[in-house]
Amino acid sequence: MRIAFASLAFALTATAAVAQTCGNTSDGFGPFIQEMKREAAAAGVSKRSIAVLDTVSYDNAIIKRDRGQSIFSDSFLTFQKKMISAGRLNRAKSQIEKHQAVFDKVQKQYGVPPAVIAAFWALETDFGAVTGDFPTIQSIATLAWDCRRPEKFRPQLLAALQLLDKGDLTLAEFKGAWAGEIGQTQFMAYDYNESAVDYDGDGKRDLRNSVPDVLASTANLLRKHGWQPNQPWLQEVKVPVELPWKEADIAIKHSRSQWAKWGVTAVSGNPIKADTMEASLLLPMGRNGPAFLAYHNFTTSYLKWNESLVYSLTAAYLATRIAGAPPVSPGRGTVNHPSYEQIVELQTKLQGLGYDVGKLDGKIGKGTRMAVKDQQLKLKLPPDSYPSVEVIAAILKSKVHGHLPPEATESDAGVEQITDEATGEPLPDLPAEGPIPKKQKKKAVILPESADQGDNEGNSLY
Ligand SMILES: [Ca+2]
Repeated sequence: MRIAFASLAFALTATAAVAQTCGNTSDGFGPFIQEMKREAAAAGVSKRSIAVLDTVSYDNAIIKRDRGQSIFSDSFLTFQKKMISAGRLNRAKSQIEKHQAVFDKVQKQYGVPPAVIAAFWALETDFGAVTGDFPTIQSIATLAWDCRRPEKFRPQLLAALQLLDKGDLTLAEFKGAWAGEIGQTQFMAYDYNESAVDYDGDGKRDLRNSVPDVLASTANLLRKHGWQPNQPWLQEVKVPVELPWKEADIAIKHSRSQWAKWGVTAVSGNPIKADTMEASLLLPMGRNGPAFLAYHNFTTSYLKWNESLVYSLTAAYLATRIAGAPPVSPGRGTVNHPSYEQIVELQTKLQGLGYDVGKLDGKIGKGTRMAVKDQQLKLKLPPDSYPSVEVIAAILKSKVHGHLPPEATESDAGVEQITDEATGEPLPDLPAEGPIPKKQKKKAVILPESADQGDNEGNSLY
């Protein structure tokens, strides 16, 4: 499912005026719809499209799905196994053959290889076989009212009405996945509006039925997300037993020559190209599990498509498989991946230690990984950011409170913010001498608020 919302940053500013009310039941949904109608009118949406809002109702089934336990709690090895079968891999190859001329034209124009597009097409809808039958506007309206992440769905509601105005789809065709995604590669309304392409020249951008439109639109969106032609996206590698593990972080990049110096090799054991090209070392299951170099095209385009690292890694890995890479190596040893309940227990503990891990959602998101890395550093464990069952056991016993995220400690080393306990406001510099006034007290600086935000289906990064 296409459930990334990263591209909404611009749309959000347009709807800043929306009141921040929301509800966890249908109470208040009616007035909310009236408010959305006023907003749509102010944005220039036609009366005909606005009238569609009168036909939608609060949909409990959508909320129930949204609250459901996600497969994004799975480990990468489990998730990719569920998503990538031999049959699917073969279908991807035969779809590329079948539509070779379009794929070639798209690659020439947008620089995105067929394997990359085919992998998304496979994972999102099995090449158009399962695009979903949920009424899109009702789904989006329900999630826009729900308190879980209204800021992400409200702009989508307006975008959906604007899309309806454009006439690419009729109202009857406004159907898709439960969280509002439409078409064979599951575009949200905002991306459909902004990035869909009419590639077969029939005058309509038809992401439900036209394969040329689907392939070109997918490439166009990836290009807008920063895709660079003729560049790799992901490469499986082998890591040595010892490595400065804190460098293995999706937020940290080094040249391939640096990774080679640290003993990273191709999965075959042969040397990797030791040049200046930058990559992050991605260890989705920690230092004993599978290992990848993730290049610019991964850290930009893929993660903007879907912020869930386990999803994006699977899509990128599937693309390498379609392009001819061998099956992933499980790594050096058995990795004990935590259960959903264990991850929630970890997140609860981390929150108690003062970290912002976002929602206690049982998914190892960005905030959870950053907090785990900080705890690993403090507990003198290899800081690979991955909460194996053993690491969780150690953190559950930890009494060391949260501090600056690892990235920030380098530049702000030694600087502790002194704040007024009552207001949380920074206090002026202390006098050089003399006792610290009782009112002033050092406070732990917790991880940034945004750490685990930005998820959409609740599939936070990783
Ligand atoms: Ca078309």
